[in-house]
Amino acid sequence: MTYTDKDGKFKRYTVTTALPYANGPIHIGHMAGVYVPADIYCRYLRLQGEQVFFIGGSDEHGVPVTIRAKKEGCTPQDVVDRYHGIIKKSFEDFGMTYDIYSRTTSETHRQTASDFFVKLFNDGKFIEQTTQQYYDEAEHTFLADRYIVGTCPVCGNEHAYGDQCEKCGSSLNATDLINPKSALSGNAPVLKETKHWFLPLNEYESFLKDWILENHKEWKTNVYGQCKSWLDNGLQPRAVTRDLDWGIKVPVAGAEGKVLYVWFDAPIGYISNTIEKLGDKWRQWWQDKDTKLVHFIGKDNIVFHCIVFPAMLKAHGDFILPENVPANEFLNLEGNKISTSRNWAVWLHEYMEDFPDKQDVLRYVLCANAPETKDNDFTWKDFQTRNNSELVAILGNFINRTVVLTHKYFEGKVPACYELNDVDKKAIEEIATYPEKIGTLIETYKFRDALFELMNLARLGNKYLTENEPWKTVKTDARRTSTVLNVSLQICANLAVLCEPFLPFSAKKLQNMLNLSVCSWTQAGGVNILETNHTVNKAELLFERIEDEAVQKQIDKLQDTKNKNKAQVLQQLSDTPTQKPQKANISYDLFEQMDIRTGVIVSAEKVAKTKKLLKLTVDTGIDRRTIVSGIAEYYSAEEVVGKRVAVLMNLEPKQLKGIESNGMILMAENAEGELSFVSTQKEFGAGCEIR
Ligand code: B3M
Ligand code: ZN
Repeated sequence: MTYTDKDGKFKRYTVTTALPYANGPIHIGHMAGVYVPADIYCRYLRLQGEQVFFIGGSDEHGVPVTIRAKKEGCTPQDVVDRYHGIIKKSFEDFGMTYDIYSRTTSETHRQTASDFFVKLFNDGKFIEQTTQQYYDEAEHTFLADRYIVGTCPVCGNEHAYGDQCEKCGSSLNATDLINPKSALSGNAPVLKETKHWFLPLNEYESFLKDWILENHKEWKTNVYGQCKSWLDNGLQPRAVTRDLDWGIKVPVAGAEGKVLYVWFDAPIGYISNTIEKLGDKWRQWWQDKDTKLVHFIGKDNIVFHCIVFPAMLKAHGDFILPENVPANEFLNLEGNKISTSRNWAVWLHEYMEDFPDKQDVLRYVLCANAPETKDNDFTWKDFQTRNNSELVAILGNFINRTVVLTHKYFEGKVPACYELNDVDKKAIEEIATYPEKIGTLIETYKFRDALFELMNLARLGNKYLTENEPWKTVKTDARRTSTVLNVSLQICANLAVLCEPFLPFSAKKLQNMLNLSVCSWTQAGGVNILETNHTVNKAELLFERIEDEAVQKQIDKLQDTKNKNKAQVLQQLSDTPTQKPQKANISYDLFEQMDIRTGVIVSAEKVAKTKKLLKLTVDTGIDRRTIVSGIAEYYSAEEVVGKRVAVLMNLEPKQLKGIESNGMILMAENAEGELSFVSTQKEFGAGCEIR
């Protein structure tokens, strides 16, 4: 019996995982979001006897790598060599069963990606466009979006990047930034013309709409929803080349100084890695429609895997498209967003040092807490609890009790199964349902639920053993003890098979303990996996308790990181250049005369024919008044609506461009002359007095 693709549609599976940027090591967020679920999926399919090709690799191009190199004062190649090694090792340590883990700086990849580009180029699939891009005159170079920082027009974050604001998550164009600065020289960049090749995504819109919105309604709601919103908003041509010197050179004439955009070459990496491993045989994994292609990714990669890459494949022709893209949301750490730059993460290579041989515990906790439908939180306390009260107390305990009793009463030989009573029959009936139950959940990418069901089988075992008390019947009814232990051992054997996708290291130990050699999903479900008289080895602990000290050490380490980050912020503060000298003293009376209150901006519009002025309507708690404010260079009209501000109420009214302004919005100004609203640290509403 096979549970995969019940309609028997697919002969084989090509499974990919997002290629991590080789600019840093791997952390638990990556694992929970992408790698653990993908490995569970592949291990399961193989146990089902399916043909699987499981692809991983490092994404070694792109600006994040060059930024890292610049920071560390080495070459991009040095950076990717180092991190590719670290990442690859982490994946091996955690039992990832890749058929290949390669890298996008490989020669095979360069060739494959170049050929892909040339084919689209020759087939006239690109459009050429000359656009204005930011250019750093001091450094004589065009600036990648990541190299431009400025104020986010949406939330006012002053450290937004040219492609994205990490504070509010908005995706941006570099030209949207207010006060853009080059991250290389610190100078304001200038706009300069440059030619690039674009994939006209708009031309693929109706194909994508039909393929995803009509024919893949079964995709996860977070994935389907994101695709729908992109498609509803209309697609624009996307540049597939960049002015950069790190990457794959654009392989056509007239493209000096240009490379393929990293998001053009990286997904082709899945194909090149297949070619690297299989040579000519790669085609059946990418071009045969009997192959099911599945991409495991995080939510920030959805558009590239569901829209851009499929459009590329379609433009090229000959390729199959993904059947599913089960993207996950994000994992937080102790209530805060995981951040590489702030070192707020649990790094796999460090975990291995602190918890050697406990890879399965982390795999278990990350799967049990996987951010499948919403962002989720990892805490060390939860890690400890799940280990101690689930892995140790439920799974480990059941197996240990069963194997110990088998040695105690039957010298380690599987005892015979005699008459079955109703309790046994009911248990056996239930056991039979688990392979399909767990399998179906895995096939529909519900890994948390699948793991929960696996643990339910262990719970069933514990309950069965406890209720039937074989240690009591041993004196009065040895046949009963024998039957109960036989059934219990069969449950252990079922667990040994069914836990393999989730807990591969423990599965191996358990299989050794039970002397179980062949191992396939179809074996499970029955109660004759272990023959009578088959010898099982001595009990060996599968999981051990994790004590408070070990967990406290991790919590302290994070606290340490927090303190260091705080110290850094304070340091930056004292590094800020001194501002204007203090003004002459005033009397308290004079201060008292100022009426300053909190206000909320309820509407805003740009004052025509001015560069700096916004006309604001401000709720002050006692009225709604018009205030004209000179902030338009720093804030757009749309973004200020809803902002909580401080208002000097009793400043005498003033006519500005024919508008009467009643009062003043108080602003802070930094050394660069940039303005920022001043607001209360707690979210107070309008009308509170400031004094
Ligand atoms: N390297 C982005 C990321 O690591 C990117 C994925 C590429 S998958 C082809 O999130
Ligand atoms: Zn923002």
